[in-house]
Amino acid sequence: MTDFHIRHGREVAEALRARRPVVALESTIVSHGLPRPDNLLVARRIEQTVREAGAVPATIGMVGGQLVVGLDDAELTRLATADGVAKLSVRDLAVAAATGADGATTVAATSAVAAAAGIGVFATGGLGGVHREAAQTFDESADLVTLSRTPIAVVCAGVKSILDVGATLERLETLGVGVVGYRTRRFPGFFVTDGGFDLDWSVDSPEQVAATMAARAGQRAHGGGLIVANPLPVDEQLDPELHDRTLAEGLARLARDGVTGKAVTPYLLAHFHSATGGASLAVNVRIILRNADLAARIAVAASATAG
Ligand code: PSU
Ligand code: MN
Repeated sequence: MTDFHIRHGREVAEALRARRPVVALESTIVSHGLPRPDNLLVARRIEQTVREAGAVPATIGMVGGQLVVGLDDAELTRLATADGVAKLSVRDLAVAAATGADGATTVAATSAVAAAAGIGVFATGGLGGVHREAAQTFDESADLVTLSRTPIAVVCAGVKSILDVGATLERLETLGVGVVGYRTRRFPGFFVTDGGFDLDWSVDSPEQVAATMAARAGQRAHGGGLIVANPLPVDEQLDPELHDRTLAEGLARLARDGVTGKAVTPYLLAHFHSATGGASLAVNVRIILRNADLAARIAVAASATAG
């Protein structure tokens, strides 16, 4: 009954059958967003965090052309360490399946597959969005349009300032994607607590997010995704001065090296991790673990209401 040929991990299949809380997790942050060898360790810690908060983790990815919802540790290791793991957005899923590829799913692809599998909550680090220069390049992540038609709550720390944050928020409005701040009315900027823009809505508890998701399901013809923007506490953010300097340098290198398209996001993330001497990695890990914890608590609240 799904749109995709999915293989479920055993634990995820059992949890979905029993209507226990499940949290979807993406694999692009593991394969392309975090440096090795930390990426595999972080991927395992994300899953552990979801478990500790009472939900079952379902990391999604493609192994040998098979879409898996709930990668086991060997599969996770393969996507974290193998060379040539493709970065898969929604449009790539069919050809990757047909050619037997290994691939990591982006926010767009993970959302689409998770929703098809009946999972309502997804935790990630940062969302893709409208790139700077998009007026010339048309480079806007498929994350945005996919969320306009995919019923799932995505817990993230906003978008990185490598993007045009204001334009991203405008596009989310146009596309009808819900955006709520978690205990904030400011849209977070991933590494930094405040991304520089106001939000119309703030929610205060996992139960309020679960209630919003339920209300959105009742407005189905108009209900796509819901972004739950969860900022880092100010004292845990990346030093804003270091952040601004690193960003300016990264953007200059991007232009110098002529990097475009789907390579832009991984290139800038790698630049941050090396140029800050690991400081941005530590912040990145904190962000993901906090989002995994909140997503799990939302999934627990949602399954309590549904039950
Ligand atoms: N933003 C981050 N870290 C990431 C990504 C985005 O802070 O790892 C990944 C996500 O998987 C997201 C993808 O879906 O990059 C967006 O890529 P693109 O801009 O090519 O659509
Ligand atoms: Mn792009």
